[in-house]
Amino acid sequence: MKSSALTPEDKALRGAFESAYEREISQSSHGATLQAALHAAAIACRETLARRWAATQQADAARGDTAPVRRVHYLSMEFLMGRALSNALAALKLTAPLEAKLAEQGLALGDVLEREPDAALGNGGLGRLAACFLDSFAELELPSFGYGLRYRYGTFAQVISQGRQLEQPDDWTRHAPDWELPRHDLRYHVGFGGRVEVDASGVRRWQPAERIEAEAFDFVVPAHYSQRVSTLRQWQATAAPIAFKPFCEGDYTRAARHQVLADSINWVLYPDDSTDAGRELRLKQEAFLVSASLQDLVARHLREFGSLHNLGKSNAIHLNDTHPALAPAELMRLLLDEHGLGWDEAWKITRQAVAYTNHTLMPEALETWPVRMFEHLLPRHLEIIYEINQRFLDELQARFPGDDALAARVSLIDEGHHGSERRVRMASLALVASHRVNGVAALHSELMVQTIFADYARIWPERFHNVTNGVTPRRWLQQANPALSALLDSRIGDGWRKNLAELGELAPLAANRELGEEFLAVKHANKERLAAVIRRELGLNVNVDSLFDIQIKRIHEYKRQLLNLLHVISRYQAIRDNPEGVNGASWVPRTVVIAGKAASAYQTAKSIVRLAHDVARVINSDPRVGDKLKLVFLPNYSVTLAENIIPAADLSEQISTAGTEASGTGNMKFGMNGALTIGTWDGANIEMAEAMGVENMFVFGLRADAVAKIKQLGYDPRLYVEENRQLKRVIDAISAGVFSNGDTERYRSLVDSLLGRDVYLLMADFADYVATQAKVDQLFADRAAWAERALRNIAGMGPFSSDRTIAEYVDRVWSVKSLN
Ligand code: 26R
Repeated sequence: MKSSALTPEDKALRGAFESAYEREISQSSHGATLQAALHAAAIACRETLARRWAATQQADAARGDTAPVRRVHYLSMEFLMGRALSNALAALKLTAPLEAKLAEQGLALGDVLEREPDAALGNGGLGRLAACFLDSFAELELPSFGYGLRYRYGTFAQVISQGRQLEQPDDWTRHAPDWELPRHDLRYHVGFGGRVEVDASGVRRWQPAERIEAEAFDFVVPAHYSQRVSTLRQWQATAAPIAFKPFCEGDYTRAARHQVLADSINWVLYPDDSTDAGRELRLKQEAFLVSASLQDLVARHLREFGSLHNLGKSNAIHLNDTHPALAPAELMRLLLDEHGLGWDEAWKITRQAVAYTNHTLMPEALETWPVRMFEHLLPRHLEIIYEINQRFLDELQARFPGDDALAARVSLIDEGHHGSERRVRMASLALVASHRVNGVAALHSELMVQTIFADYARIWPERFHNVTNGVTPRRWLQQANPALSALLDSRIGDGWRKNLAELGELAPLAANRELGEEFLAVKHANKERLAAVIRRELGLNVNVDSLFDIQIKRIHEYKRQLLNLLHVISRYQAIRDNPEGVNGASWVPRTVVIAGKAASAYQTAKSIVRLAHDVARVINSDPRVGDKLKLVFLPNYSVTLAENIIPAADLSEQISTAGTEASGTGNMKFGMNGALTIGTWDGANIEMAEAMGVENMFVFGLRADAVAKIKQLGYDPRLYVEENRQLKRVIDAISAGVFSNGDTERYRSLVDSLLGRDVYLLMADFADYVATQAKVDQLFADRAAWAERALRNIAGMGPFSSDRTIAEYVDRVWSVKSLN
């Protein structure tokens, strides 16, 4: 699988780079800058990508309508792509030629790559999963389009000021190289508002008050081991021309009103769980994404087949959570109103095409929209939703006669008794319109049908499936960790890059001393790199021989960064009591690293960020502690930061309350980079433990069934605090202001909620967590034993490639056979 010497593509790239680079520096005022080299490299890659894109589309269009796999349209409000250049270079086998070319200019490739800003058009797991899927779509040669919005600002930039998170706009396009291929010929109109008119023959016609034009920009993602590419097509709203009359009258604000309305659609990606953040604009964004994407699909289908009757058999429309759940309503509208199909045929096609993945059980994340907002923005869609609902409830009545309570629970409309307004339930719409619904890990899929979707699972048991998440080994192992990749190649060959299951061949070698030593040397070098980042960002020196204990993810109560902090505080107190160690064993030095963003309106999460900084300040400046313990909060977590952090981890923290983390995907990235996991029996941790052998994971805490039971019986967190002196001391220290300069108010509500409801059972899991951390120390002290375990972890990670995930989607959801 290794690249050969100088291919025609190498030569083409060198030529393309040279002319682009000359043009860039002649236009730039600072001469031969890294920025110019970055732009030139992107332009050079883009030409090759554009060629491969055209070839891929041609091949897909030639498949005809007997293909066993449908063309996939993956609709997602988020794609968390990160950087693109190094991935493109590796995929196109152009890393070495570009490196040589840059050397001629006296530039280092690494410095050029560092200039590229992340495309952070996603909040967290759901968005990064979509990005991994695009990589696997290409690698598996799946005919596909990812569809998203071309946000002007991605997820906010996190700045820490006096220990507190501030949000700043992420103006990523300012320095982004020109990756995209603009498709100026692809434009669709998306309507909003207005009313529905009925003509003489009874045909309903929507007359929108406002029409916004959607323009396509393609972001091309190359396969590494074939010439195929996949496409992320992102929509940009383009302004209608200014209104001329108000302009002539000098009312520029009114003249430009359309412009602002259109622009605002692309302004910003909403933070996932902040409440009420410009709700109406968010609904508009969703409708815009859905309408432009489906119009594009229908136009392509008509081009290829000249008829719509087989649309559902040749196209899959996948809903990445409910955010694009308007899709069935919009497809129905297109088929009924624009193409004159009858209801039954249109509905059959829609049901064949649509499938839906749920990514969280958190009730507050289940989207609903006020009916009033629909009436105002999407009146025709509301009519269609009512009609879908009527037919659904009629069927239900026939199957479950008289069960009005069931009907009320599953209806697409929440009738909003007790004074609250009527709302459209987007999950219900997604469920009724889908032929397949899936969760993202085995436990999550089980809980999904037992809890939030229990009624629907009773109505349509055959629709519900599981497809466990995965991550792309190209970005997360091959590129993020070249040294470990080379070590793996030397022992098991390089086939794992395309077939991750081959990692299993490492298991028989895990106890090999020499391999263990080499693994530890690679880990050490990666830790040096991370230590340099920590020094640069925070001016803090950490001990590279200490255990790197890492938790990086969105800050959320259910993910329990606070439990991590409680352990850190408890360890701090113990070190101060006995600086030399306990029970004859000296302290195993630890560096605890936390990174992640809190949604801007999520006060509790922000308070946890602040506590992390307060605790870090106290511990890191305490001379009695030295390098036995350091706490590091790395600001502005991103895909790129993750790529630097994960290869350096010894320990991966996956400590959500059992039953709350749908899957997790960071857990997999850590595992394949040889970190051991301390985790709860939750999400994909469970499947990871089963794949590698549960004895190779540090599992602790209550399981999901026990969590449910304890809550049902009446959970009292205070009992745990009273019983556990260690825990009580930790809580008391926070309350007493030990970390807040004596301010006893700062964390009062955080502590009160722990002692009051403790919704996520931190108090119940604390003792086991701390005891399990002690086992981690013990093993870490035995270097050879640790290395063996780490290798067994890697060996077990074969199933967690997004290639396997996509193969399962193809088999269970997107193949034609799944329609039968
Ligand atoms: C509707 C809005 C409020 C909203 C809520 C929640 C928008 C976005 C989210 C983010 C959720 C759905 C998310 O990112 N879920 C994560 O999906 C990952 C990929 O499946 C999982 O690994 C992870 O466990 C889950 O939290």
